[in-house]
Amino acid sequence: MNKTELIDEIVDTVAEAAPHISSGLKKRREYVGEENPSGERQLEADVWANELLQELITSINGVGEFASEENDKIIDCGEGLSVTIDPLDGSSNIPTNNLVGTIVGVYDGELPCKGENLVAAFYIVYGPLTTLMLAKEGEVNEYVIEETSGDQVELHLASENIEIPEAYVYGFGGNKNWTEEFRKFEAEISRELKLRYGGAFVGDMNQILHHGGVFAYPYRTDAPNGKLRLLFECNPAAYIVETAGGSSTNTEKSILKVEASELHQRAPFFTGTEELVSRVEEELPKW
Ligand code: FDP
Repeated sequence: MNKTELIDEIVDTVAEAAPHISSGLKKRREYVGEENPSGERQLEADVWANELLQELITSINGVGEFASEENDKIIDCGEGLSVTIDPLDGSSNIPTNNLVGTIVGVYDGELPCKGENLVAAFYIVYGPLTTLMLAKEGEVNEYVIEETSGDQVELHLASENIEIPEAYVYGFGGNKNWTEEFRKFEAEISRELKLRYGGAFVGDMNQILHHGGVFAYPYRTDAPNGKLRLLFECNPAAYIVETAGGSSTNTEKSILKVEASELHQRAPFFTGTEELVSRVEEELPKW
């Protein structure tokens, strides 16, 4: 299998599991009393979706490394591409029945490595529709995943060759502990754009790709590196937005250029239309 076929196989494998994951959430809404490597409480659904995707992805011939936001360590599966997953992004939204998703990064490099090594990235949104936003080979396409008979799915192209539109919305997380400089920046943006923040990264990213604008989860006074994980969340999202003609930054440089030294490292994250991301770099103190 060449790299292109392998990427397709990874995408198809996760897409085929998506309807099952979506329907399996309703029975797994309790907290299990454990924490993930980032110190976040795990729901039964987090543990279940992680085990399911781990088994499926590590069985693909050509996947060399597998890492999950829910696991301490990288799993070595041999030679090949490295896959990162956030099996259930935004799972604290499950009890309130808001959006959740799955985020996948496909890196051509040994983990942890920079986002520049990504060769594909995608996320699935479990919402009113189950959708897949995929960036590879310089294009971003969105598909609706439809279950057919048995365990089969069909991917219906919903938005082709997405280019991030002119800015309309913004969504910024972590507001209880913003710095004074960031509050000032937010006040300025709030006069120009419409606020929409759902607290599920996949949903907040998806609206930026559809409506244009800026998403941020900045450094906080109590968390100097912010909340989002570089390898599992920031890099795949930045790769998708940059492929769609937008930008990303940690206030200093593209997220994809940030050195990755630890598997679960966090980074302040800003992404969206080029002009707004430039303003982040001009107006906020460097991280
Ligand atoms: P969650 O804690 O529900 O898993 O990184 C996880 C994440 O959600 C993201 O999906 C989301 O963008 C962010 O955390 C939400 O954080 P806040 O609750 O601080 O807004």
